[in-house]
Amino acid sequence: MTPGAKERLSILVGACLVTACAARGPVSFTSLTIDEGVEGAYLTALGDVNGDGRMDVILLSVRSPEVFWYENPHWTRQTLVSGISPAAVAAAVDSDESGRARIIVLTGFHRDDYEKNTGELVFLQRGVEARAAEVFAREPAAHRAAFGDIDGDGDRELVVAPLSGPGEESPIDSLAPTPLVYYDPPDPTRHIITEQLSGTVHGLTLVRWDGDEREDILTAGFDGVFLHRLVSDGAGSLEWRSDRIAAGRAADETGRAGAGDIRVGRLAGGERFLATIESVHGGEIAVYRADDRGVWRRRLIDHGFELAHGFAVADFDGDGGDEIIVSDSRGAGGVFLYESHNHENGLKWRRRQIDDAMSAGACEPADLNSDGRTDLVCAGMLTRNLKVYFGRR
Ligand SMILES: [Ca+2]
Ligand SMILES: [Ca+2]
Ligand SMILES: [Ca+2]
Ligand SMILES: [Ca+2]
Repeated sequence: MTPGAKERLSILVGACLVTACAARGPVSFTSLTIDEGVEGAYLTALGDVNGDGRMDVILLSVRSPEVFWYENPHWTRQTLVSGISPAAVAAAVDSDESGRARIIVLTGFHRDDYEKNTGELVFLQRGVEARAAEVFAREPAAHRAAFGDIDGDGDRELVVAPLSGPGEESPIDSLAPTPLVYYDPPDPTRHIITEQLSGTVHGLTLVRWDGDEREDILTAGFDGVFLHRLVSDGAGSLEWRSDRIAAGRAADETGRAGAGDIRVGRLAGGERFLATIESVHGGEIAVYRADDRGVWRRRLIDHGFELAHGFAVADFDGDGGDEIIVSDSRGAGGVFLYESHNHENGLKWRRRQIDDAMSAGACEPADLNSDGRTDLVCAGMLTRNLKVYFGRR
């Protein structure tokens, strides 16, 4: 717990629908504020920073030259790295076999001017002490990153998705071709997955899409949702292939089309679904299910968010089906949970508010207290706070 931060412990129980309660208890959480007054709070990343087997929380602030991490289970705030170029917009954590963490922080981001994007990829290998920044590569406009074994060799690479490529517009509204790349940190060699994404790309998630030994990549941007994977080139080698699997929404009043973020989930029966925020910094939430021909069919499940940004998909009630978390980072804010009951097969999603005092830029799920229930961490963009929501039985 941060010194001076006001600890709040409250029990949040959503409205219980009669039919849902007869079948099982509703998802509920106990919330804990672990930091407040964080200027520029933006994203959070989870990972075992100190190698003790417990998942810790990293908080990115776009205003600070420091990145903090919060040590599970007492959530003591500590400095992960200092002296970095603002703005820090993403972090990714990987652990080797001995539990030692490799951590990447993406800094030097500038939302309104591509030319000002230094795109510094900072590499940290723990040791718990705060260290000066070690920039191992520069990827202009780098905005999202994730570790995953995308080539199936047993080691995890770092996939980096810039918000845009070079162009006349600001990165957030860019229509230029946008690259998707990967690195083997701290090796500065840049590997290209594709340079042909069109326009702003704001969402990145890794998933084992086709069940082989390689993790596959999903991106979301102005041109829709793309699946990127290594496939056979027919001559005994592998090559990168990028397929658009969903178009996202038509252009909205801002002129932005497509999708701004992407998550993959499972319905209780095991069927895969995609969840998206549409478009980039948009207000629509959509769920996609594949039809008999494998075409991903869009279903709008909510709209009217001012700037939906906090986004997570996980099984919070342990029934085998995933719920969807969305937080509006502007306007009235709030954290909302959408659940589809087993018999509804993903066709109907009920919304409940689980917090009215949080406007999150990011929400990440994990079982933080090892009780078998999925918990949630949200970073408050507007509310400038960091909260953990422990899943309750
Ligand atoms: Ca830990
Ligand atoms: Ca690999
Ligand atoms: Ca569930
Ligand atoms: Ca838990």
